[in-house]
Amino acid sequence: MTRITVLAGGVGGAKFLRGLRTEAARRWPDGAGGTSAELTAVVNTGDDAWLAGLRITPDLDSILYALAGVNDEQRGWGRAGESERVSAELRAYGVGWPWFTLGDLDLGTHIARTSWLREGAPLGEVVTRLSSRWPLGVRLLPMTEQEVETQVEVEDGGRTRLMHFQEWWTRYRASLPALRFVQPGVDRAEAAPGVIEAIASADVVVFAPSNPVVSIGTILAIPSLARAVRDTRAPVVGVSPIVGGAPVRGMADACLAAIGVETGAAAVALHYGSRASGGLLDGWLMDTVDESEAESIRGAGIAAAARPLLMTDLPASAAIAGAALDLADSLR
Ligand code: FO1
Repeated sequence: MTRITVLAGGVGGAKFLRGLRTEAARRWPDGAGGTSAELTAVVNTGDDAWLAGLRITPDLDSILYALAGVNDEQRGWGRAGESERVSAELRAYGVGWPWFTLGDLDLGTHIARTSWLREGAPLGEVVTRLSSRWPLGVRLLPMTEQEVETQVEVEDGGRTRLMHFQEWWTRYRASLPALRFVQPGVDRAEAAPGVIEAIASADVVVFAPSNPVVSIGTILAIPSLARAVRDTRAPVVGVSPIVGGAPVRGMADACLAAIGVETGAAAVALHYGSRASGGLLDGWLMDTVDESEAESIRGAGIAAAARPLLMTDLPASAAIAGAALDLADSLR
């Protein structure tokens, strides 16, 4: 059986996984419309927060909702057909963040999750329970069960201060220059149950076209997880989230600037580095508009392939996933 393990953040990860699920069903059909391949997503939890007494896990939920087909495509987060009555009440009481809306349907998920966590279930088990509601076709694993929320150090009025990633991202739309990102405790965090095994026993490991700093970078900040990526026998390929010098979506450029990496397809590949020289990648899939950068990637010991990377619809996402699998196959 083919095993594919994907490191993923929210929206980019969700679109890629939907495409991968479709492509896997075409390549390895199970006879019932699905796939016999085992697809696993290791998902960033650095964006998570406690809010209004509830545990919020944005990237896990974006992927869960997208694979279940109940996501809000326009907004890119939350549930389709959402209402916001409870959020309006919370705002009137001054509870939570006024710039962060928890939809009514979405709140059902947060209440279920928090109630299971309070009963003592670890996050991995909670994700399994939430996932079992829909036939997702992808096993979702949090990167860790420990709370390692991303904080952003910003310069504000001549002083530096730390704020939660969601405040920087959602409230300020990444407009305050970030000096650095920290996830207190991540250096001591353990990968969630199943994660190391999913990477070690994979036939292919893929970095989804997610934010290389605060999604994939946060996942790889867990020491045992990065070690598993370095050590796996599977080819490790990444899909560029940067096309033509700009993020496909989101504000990855503001994140890359904070760590001193240029917003470019090659710059991100070189930032991950080649596994042949202690880095994390064997191959890099980039957009055709960035093909002129392929030579510098190859020069660094990373195989490079180019094709259109905009995930405009499901067939486009499936073709991108297929190209990532082909690139991995060429590296065996
Ligand atoms: N993004 C927003 O821009 N505004 C919001 O009010 C908001 C609420 C929200 C609630 C639950 C959830 O899971 C995600 C939510 N997001 C919201 C998206 C989220 O802030 C970010 O886009 C991701 O964390 C970055 O991947």
